[in-house]
Parts: sequence; structure tokens; C-alpha cells
Amino acid sequence: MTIEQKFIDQFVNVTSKAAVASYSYVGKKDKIAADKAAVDSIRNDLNQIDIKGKIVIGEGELDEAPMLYIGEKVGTNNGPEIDIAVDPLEGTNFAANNLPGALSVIAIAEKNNLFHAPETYMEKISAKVNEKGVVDLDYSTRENIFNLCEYLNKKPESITACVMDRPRHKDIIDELNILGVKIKLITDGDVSGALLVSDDKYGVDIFLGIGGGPEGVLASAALDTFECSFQGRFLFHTEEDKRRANKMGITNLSKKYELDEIVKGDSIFCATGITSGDLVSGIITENNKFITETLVTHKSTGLKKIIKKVVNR
Ligand code: VTB
Repeated sequence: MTIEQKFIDQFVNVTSKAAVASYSYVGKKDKIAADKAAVDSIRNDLNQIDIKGKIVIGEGELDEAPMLYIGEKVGTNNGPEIDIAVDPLEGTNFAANNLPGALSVIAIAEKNNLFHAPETYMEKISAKVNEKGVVDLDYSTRENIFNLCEYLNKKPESITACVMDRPRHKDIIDELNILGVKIKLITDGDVSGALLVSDDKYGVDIFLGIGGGPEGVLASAALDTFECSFQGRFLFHTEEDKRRANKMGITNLSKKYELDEIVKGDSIFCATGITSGDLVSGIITENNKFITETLVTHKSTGLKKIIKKVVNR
């Protein structure tokens, strides 16, 4: 089974319109309002698509999120059964402060084919590698870099690694420095960070570090089409985190997930730029019209491209 091509345009519209909705709040120092605008827009638009949709990654559990909560049914209930992972505003800091990199992101797969990730941290690694065993969460940073060098036929000095700038990544960063690897430090936004390995134009060979689990699932959907590698392992710090994971059916809390366990079968991924970032350009306004740029992937047709849209408000 595949997801029909007609849905691609519909989902590009969903994130494009959410990006435009959130754009009104760019630079207003109000993360909550910027997020809410995107959430409202996405929910409204998803409910007009002919699918039996279920949110598997969204704004949180029902007790903390009234909209796009995990388990919420969306769509007209007239069409294929689809699982949806959504991050209406990825990079709330970026939007609130008018910094590069705010995105509106959605990933869809057929029912039960998208991992139901809990709201917890995830150790992640993605690389420009289409082979298992080259980079691996169980290897040291040094081993991963040496293997990647061999695979890409490059020297460590010609490798660029993307890492989120956090104290928890000190050991990774120190090791990369010792090896002479170029580091691209990002302050936030590791959906984009993990995806920078997908095309030579971004100049990133490997992404590694700890970020949000849901963001890891979203990035996986696109990486699957780009045939890049990804692995993730959840990190549970509190008993509450563990309880939530158990509730979602995760029994082995230290399991390392391969990409093909996170996303199965066909998928569509859309990421629309709100503010310009590495992955896509942000919104441009022209005579009351908004021009958006969306990175789209569709696994079964191998589609991977940036689509421009004109959105009227
Ligand atoms: C992570 C990352 C996201 O927020 O969730 C991060 O995956 C929060 O991390 O892409 P900290 O708790 O370390 O600040 C983002 O960067 C943006 O939502």
C-alpha cells in the first residue's frame, strides 16, 4: 500500500498555511501565540482532508494539550487510515525572536507505521550513509568519525558534524575538536539539524547528540526517502517519563531504534520555512500574498524537493 500522490499537495498546503499563520507572530517575543497560531491552522486544515487520521506525535497528551493531542482523530473520516506526527512550530525561540530556522513540520505514514514517540529526550545520530554498521549510537564519537571518513573517502578535517549547542554535548564536541572535525553548532531545531546530512548543498556529513524524541521521528520520515541513516534511543530521566513510555507500549526503555523501526512503508514529510534557515527559506511577503518554501519527501515515489507556494490570507 502507498499513500496517494494527491495528498502531497494537501499536506504541503497544511504546513504552508500554518507557517503563514505563525508568521504574524515572528519577532513578537511570544512563543505561545506563535505556536497556537500554527496549531489552530494545522488542526483546522487537517480536518478538511479526506483521511481517517490519528495524531501520534503532537502537542502532548490530552491532559496537557487540548489540540493536536496524542490520539486525537483528525480528517473527514472518509479516506485511508493515516498516522500523523506534527510539530506545528519547530523552533518556538526562533519564531519569537525572529531568528533563522523556524519551521512548520508534518510527517504522515499509513496506520501503525509511524513510531509513537513519548515526549522525552532521544540520543540521535544521522549521517550521509546508506549502509548499516558505518555509524552507530553504540560506537564512540571517534569510531563513528573514522568509519564515516572511510565510507566517504574523506579526512576528519573535511568532515562537518552538526551538534546542538548544549552542555550535555561537551564530550562529543571535545572529541570532534581533537579529531579536527568541523563543527556546525546549532542553538535549537534538530529536525533541521538531523536533515542537513541529506544533501551535499548543506555541507554536513553527520549529526549527533541528544534532542527531542518526537523531533527524531519527524526527521526520520524525511531521512528514509533521502536514504540516509538514522538511529535513536530514548532517554528517560524521570519516573513520569518512564510511565508515559510504558503507557505507549515501550517496554525496553534502553532500546536503540533503527530508522526502519521508526518509519515503515510509505510516508510524506513536509517542512515549511517560517524564518529562513539552512533547510528552506522563510516566508516572503508580496502584495498581501505570502510565498512559502516547503521541503517535501514522498517515500514511494522518491520525491524529494522544495516546493514554493503562494498563500493568500
Ligand atoms: C529539542 C530539539 C528541538 O528544542 O527538543 C530542543 O529537539 C529542546 O532541547 O528541535 P533542550 O531541552 O535541551 O533545550 C528544539 O531545539 C526546538 O524545539
